[in-house]
Amino acid sequence: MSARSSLPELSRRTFLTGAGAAVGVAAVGLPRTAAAADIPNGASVPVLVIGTGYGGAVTALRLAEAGVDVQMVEMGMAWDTPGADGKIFSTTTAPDHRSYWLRTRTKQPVSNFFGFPIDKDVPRFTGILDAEEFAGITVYQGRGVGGGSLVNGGMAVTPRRDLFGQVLPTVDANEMYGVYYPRAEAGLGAALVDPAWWGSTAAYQYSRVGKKHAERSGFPWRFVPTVYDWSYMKAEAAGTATKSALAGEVLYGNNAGKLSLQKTYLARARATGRVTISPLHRVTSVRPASGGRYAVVLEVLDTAGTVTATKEVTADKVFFAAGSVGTSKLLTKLKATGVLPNLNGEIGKGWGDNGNVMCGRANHMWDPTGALQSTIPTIGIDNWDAGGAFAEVAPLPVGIETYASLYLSITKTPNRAQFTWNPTTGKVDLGWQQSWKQTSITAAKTIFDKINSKEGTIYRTDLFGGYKIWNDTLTYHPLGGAVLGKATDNHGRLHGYSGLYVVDGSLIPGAATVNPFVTITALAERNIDHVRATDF
Ligand code: FAE
Repeated sequence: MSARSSLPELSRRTFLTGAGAAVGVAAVGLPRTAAAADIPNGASVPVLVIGTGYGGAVTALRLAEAGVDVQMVEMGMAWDTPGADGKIFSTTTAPDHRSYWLRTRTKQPVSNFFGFPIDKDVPRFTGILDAEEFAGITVYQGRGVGGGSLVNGGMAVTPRRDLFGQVLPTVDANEMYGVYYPRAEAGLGAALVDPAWWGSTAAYQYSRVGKKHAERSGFPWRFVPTVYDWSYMKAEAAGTATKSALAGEVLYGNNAGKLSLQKTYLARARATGRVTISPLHRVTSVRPASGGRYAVVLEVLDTAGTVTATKEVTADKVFFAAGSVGTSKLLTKLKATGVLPNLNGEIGKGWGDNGNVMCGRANHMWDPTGALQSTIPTIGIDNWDAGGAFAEVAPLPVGIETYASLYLSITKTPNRAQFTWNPTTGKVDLGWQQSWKQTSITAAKTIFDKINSKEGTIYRTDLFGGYKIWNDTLTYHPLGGAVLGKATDNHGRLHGYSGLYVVDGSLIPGAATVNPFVTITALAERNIDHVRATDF
């Protein structure tokens, strides 16, 4: 029997509040998401996946291919409906209500320009980028169907094989590099830029300057694959396609060109006819129910972030794919409040920032980085062996010549934080200390002090406010909190509960040596291969 045939009728309360919310949203001219895929209150499903990022998308596709019906729930919006300007997403230079998750002011990673603050007020809305603040660190995450793939830079980097043991020590590297990394790259549509085009297009002058400076200081650099459609970007440059990467779009979504999960794994998952996605549904609890099943509590949100209804559904199996922070927060709360008391003591531990630190360098007037900058980075500088840093040459796509080179460094750092339940606030805290970023700054300096010395240049102090050289208060790459082989077995099954799994970045113990989404995807491919064969 299909799981959907056992769905009870939509409750009257859910229907009324949902309809009212939709009318309210339409009245102020903001986009609304289709309610067609809403999961009814009281539904009973074989598999429920919490979150629609990389781990969730892989899991849903592979289970659906095996004939399993999958219900996905996502706290963010569907991002499938254009706003009043005809576009689904806003640009990086003109953020609006669509840009931030329930904030009334933007929190831009590069917060200043020539010393002037550039953050601005925006209407509170269930926007695409969450700048979630914990003590000492802001964790940026994507919100919506597609998770981080909606907002990220699309760099699809596989860790160096000799470093894999530092990333996932309990996983067979031969299997990962022989089977699962290639499978992940294929599933994501990762591809290298055409080096000849890269070498001549104005849009990558900033990258070529970054490469030249790395080479002149003796640092190895490499092209990295990305998940942008390169033929589309060439058409953008030629003026024959609507510009996206060449129009500053990335941080708040790309209206074209980017192969987000909506176009890859999730499109294939939907095409099976077995995967249903309910946006604006936030999971708040998962508890054991009769017959070895799980009861899952969902809050239905409107686009102002107000809870308009609460639903309870049951599932045979639940996959936590809410991202490192989302999954860790849920599991930490559920263990501490006695809802899932048998989870082990590793829950919430082993969280890291992938050693992220950002800086800019001021180039000479004869070394411009270009007014036109593609938002999709293409190269990384590798000083891991000598200095513990891998630096992505990042764009600063503001539309004018800035003479700045911007870098996001991924560094080797021993610091790991723990999520804990705070009964006073009823929230989950993260025990991070901002001073821990000093290790990352020291590692990044092994690259940029040398380049500055060689080029006779200096660091920019006008990008992050307060004359700061380093943006040491953020991460784009949260990892850990339910570490593989510790909180779970070696394939993501949570200890203490049969039928509960973790499938996202929380499995990776705090660092990936490079940008993480290919590793998250490949690990999810590996784990679901095993789980599908043994648990279904
Ligand atoms: P993720 O993609 O975050 O998906 C989790 C999903 O779960 C989200 O859609 C959430 O809204 C949803 N969710 C959370 N809590 C709940 C709940 N309670 N109920 C329902 N839904 C929930 O997780 N990585 C790279 O490899 N290359 C890059 O170039 C790159 N650039 C980045 C740039 C930016 C600005 C940012 C923010 C990240 C970047 N990343 C990059 C990181 C990458 O996007 C991230 O590691 C992955 O998205 C994490 O994948 P997960 O599947 O763990």
